[in-house]
Amino acid sequence: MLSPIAFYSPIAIATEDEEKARKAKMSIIIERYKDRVSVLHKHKTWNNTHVYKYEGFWYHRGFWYQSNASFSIEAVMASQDGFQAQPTDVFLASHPKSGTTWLKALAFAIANRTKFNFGPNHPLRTICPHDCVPFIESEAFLNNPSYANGLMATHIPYTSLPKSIISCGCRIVYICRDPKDVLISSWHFMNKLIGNESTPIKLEDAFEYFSKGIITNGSFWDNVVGYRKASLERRGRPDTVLFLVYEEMKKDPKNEVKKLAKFIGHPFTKEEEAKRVVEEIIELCSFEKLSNASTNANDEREDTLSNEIFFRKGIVGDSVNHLTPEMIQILDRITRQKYEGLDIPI
Ligand code: PAP
Repeated sequence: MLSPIAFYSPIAIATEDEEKARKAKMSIIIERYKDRVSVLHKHKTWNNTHVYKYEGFWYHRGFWYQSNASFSIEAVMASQDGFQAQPTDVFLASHPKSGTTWLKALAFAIANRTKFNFGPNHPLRTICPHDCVPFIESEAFLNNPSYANGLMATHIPYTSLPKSIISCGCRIVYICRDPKDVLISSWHFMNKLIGNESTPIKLEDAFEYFSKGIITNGSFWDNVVGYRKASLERRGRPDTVLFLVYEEMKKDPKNEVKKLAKFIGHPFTKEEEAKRVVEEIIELCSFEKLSNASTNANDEREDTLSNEIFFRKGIVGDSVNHLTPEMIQILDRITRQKYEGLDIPI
């Protein structure tokens, strides 16, 4: 039998030849979409890089950072052209830095709770959640679509999703978070990503591009609004979008985890509740447990992101320690305007 690592993390076991094949495949994808990308509107963003506007959202081009979690405009196009969803699939959708890693871990632990007990051999004790639930627009997935197991994730906005996800009525879980905390989390993430040798991105620049929506996968608010509208339009249908909120998950994890389990087709039985299985899953997926496990699971390839980059503080409201009152006022005003009439509890 394959070990959980071999099964869930093809990246970690890639040989040198597989690595070469992977890079060659990515180059082919970039080449395939070169002409389509070259006519798109381009704009500078934080870190002095450029993003391109595609279907109303901004993306970097080329697989600009590697690994299991790399994205690009070409990857979005390749997913749109090639991805075939099955009606039983479940998609975890989000704007980056909204709680994706946590949601992936919870959904994975819930869906696989009869396969793995919560002891030391549970995959989440040794593997980063990003290796357990692939992004459909990531390199790992584009290279190896059989890596999915029916549970997948995406940062692609609702209106740009591959058509089959919408037409075959899959279930979608969306997680959103206070934009101020998303900005601060993204800013720290970007600075870690560019490393100590580059000039750090100034908060003022991060704020400017974030509030204008000119960041990769941005605008943040438009991403949220697309999924929120879909959740309202599809309300009452089995294929509706379950709309989760990071802050509510922090406040009442038990209730939110039960909601998630029911929605993805794995509700907890009375017996499981009595045995405190919900609490065990919450503990397994806690910030502390996941960040320790993921850090230990780092893989040595130099173009792979270090897992600890996905874990920083994992708290609500850290943005007040960074943003000025004026910045907070502006971000709150944009949020009120964008979310008007959509009943988004943030
Ligand atoms: P991604 O888009 O790169 O996958 P994502 O997981 O959506 O990132 O967001 C990362 C944030 O979730 C980080 O927030 P912070 O910078 O404000 O700390 C990260 O710490 C937080 N996070 C990761 N795992 C958990 C967890 N188990 N519980 C709560 N927050 C978490």
